[in-house]
Amino acid sequence: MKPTIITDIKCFVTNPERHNLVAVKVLTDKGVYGVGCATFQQRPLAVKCVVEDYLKPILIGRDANDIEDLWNLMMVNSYWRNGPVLNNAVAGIDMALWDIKGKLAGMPVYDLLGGKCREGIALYRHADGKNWEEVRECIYGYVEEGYRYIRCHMGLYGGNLDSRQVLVKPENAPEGAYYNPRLYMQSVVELMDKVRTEFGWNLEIMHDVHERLSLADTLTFAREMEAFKLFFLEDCVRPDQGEYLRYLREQTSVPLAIGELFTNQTEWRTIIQNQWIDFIRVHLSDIGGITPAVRLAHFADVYQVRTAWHGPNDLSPIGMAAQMHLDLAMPNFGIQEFSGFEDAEREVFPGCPEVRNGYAYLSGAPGIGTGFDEKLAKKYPANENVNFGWLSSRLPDGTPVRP
Ligand code: GCO
Ligand code: MG
Repeated sequence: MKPTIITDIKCFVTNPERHNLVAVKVLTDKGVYGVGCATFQQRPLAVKCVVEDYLKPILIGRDANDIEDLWNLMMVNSYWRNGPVLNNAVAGIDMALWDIKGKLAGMPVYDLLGGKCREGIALYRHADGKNWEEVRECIYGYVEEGYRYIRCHMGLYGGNLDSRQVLVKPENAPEGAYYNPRLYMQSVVELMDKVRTEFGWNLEIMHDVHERLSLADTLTFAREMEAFKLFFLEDCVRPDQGEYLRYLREQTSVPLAIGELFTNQTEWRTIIQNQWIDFIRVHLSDIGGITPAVRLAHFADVYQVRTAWHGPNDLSPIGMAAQMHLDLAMPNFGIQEFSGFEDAEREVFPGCPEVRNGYAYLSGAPGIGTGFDEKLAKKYPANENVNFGWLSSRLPDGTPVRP
């Protein structure tokens, strides 16, 4: 193909309803432009700075067709590589380049990747509530909408229910999201029992430990979950404790999923090669975009590990659509986490994937198929005062732990 010269790159932070979302736009001399998701909601301005001050100058004048070459250039041009800020910045541009390629070819990204091997993308939703009645109502709501996979929680991560938990803090204990790991474990065992009793076995259920347990407790907990035949148990260990997955694998049959905090291939290579996990669920923009995700998905397929890309609500609809192209094209797709789209998000990101009866569908439009409206985004400026108090997790005695 004749060169498609990159003429400009812009990065936007917008907050249409839920979170600060970061979108990247790459413009070319052919009049075709692409969009990508670079959302790191906790550090959006750092990502914007890397895109506009560091990556844009090395990309202007280059050929947008050469995605692989440009990805490698972006990753090593700072010598020090990886990390969520750089990876998100690279991912925003990488997705935009795939969007451009698809638009020029007149093909959706899933066709560029080899074509689809399923028509719809099975989704799971999060059910949560302050008590069992609220969780039950939430699950019923999703079941009525047609969802068949539900992640079940009570009191968010760590089962943070002050009324139920005995939290005797020391004097002068600092602020924080306190929780009692033992009570959290027990409350989930009771919750899952209620879910199976109420909804039977026709529902696939999962749970996210969110790194909240000690290694010994996480093993006990995983074994307790066996009785409920989970679709998967997520983030039983911290990302830096990947070796411990081996002991979980040897001592429990619960399907294991991990990956949303991974930013480096050394974090996933060994656990996949040893088949210590069943689902790899990296956050596409946190590993650098579509280009590395394709490599990862094919690598995982060799070991019969399935994908469950991270789909929280702090992800833009462009990022959600990008991973859905992989979901359609990769043989080892497992499930897609989905957090819905709010009206304002649909407005700013026209062409969001459609959802019916628990499945997502892509329109087949060329490229990623979900756009970004720069002008409308201005209606929803970034929120500069987000309170990240929930990330200050503490044990009852005040010890800081991973959120
Ligand atoms: C998930 C995640 C998210 C993260 C969030 C952090 O499984 O969806 O754990 O809810 O906590 O993306 O910003
Ligand atoms: Mg998670």
